[in-house]
Amino acid sequence: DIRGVIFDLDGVLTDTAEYHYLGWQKLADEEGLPFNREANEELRGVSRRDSLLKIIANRQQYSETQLQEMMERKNRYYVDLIHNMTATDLLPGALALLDELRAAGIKIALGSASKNAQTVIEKLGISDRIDVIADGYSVKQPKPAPDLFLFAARELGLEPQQCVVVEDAAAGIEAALAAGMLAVGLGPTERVGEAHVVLPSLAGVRWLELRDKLSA
Ligand code: B16
Ligand code: MG
Repeated sequence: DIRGVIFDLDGVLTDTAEYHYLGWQKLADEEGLPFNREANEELRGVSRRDSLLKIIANRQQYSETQLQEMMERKNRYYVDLIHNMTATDLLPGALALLDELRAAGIKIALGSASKNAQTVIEKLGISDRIDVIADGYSVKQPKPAPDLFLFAARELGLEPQQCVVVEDAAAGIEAALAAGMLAVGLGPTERVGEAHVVLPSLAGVRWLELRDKLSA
């Protein structure tokens, strides 16, 4: 029986990917590192540190202090960019599904790699619709490790098998499956095809239909 749904944030409830991209692009330009939108696709759902390591490729060149400074700098750019986010930045279908789940007595958690997740859900105006927040501060091992989703399930008071994860990133689907949870992948099958159910987005998604697809 499904008792809880764990939502990823970026790419599922809202599209902060563009802001992450702009932040990394600015940093990469300042550092003279090659980077573009295509390279940014590789950073979907990836933690801040692992994103930076992918961008710099040759990490031997940088000290830990320099890595920390670059992560902080990118985050400053990102925080500036999300400053003006509002409820209009919710992706289509997200709010309706959250409300439908609540009405159906299903518990709701956020399972995001982001250390800015709390700020973003406040800006989106959905804090009161989320029972538990698992974010970039909750566990040590980032996705694709199952730790973040297991943390969310534990905080919800549920077993992993009672939880569904909604994710847009390959690393997130991998993490959900490793956690022993059901997975809904949003996006192209090349990216999220390992999920139990693949959908283009949350637009028009009804809980009872999704539940039937998951138990089929
Ligand atoms: P921060 P998600 C992820 O969010 C983003 O997709 C990824 O691009 C970002 O690097 C990561 O959060 C960490 O974010 O720098 O704010 O801690 O998809 O897990 O909600
Ligand atoms: Mg995501």
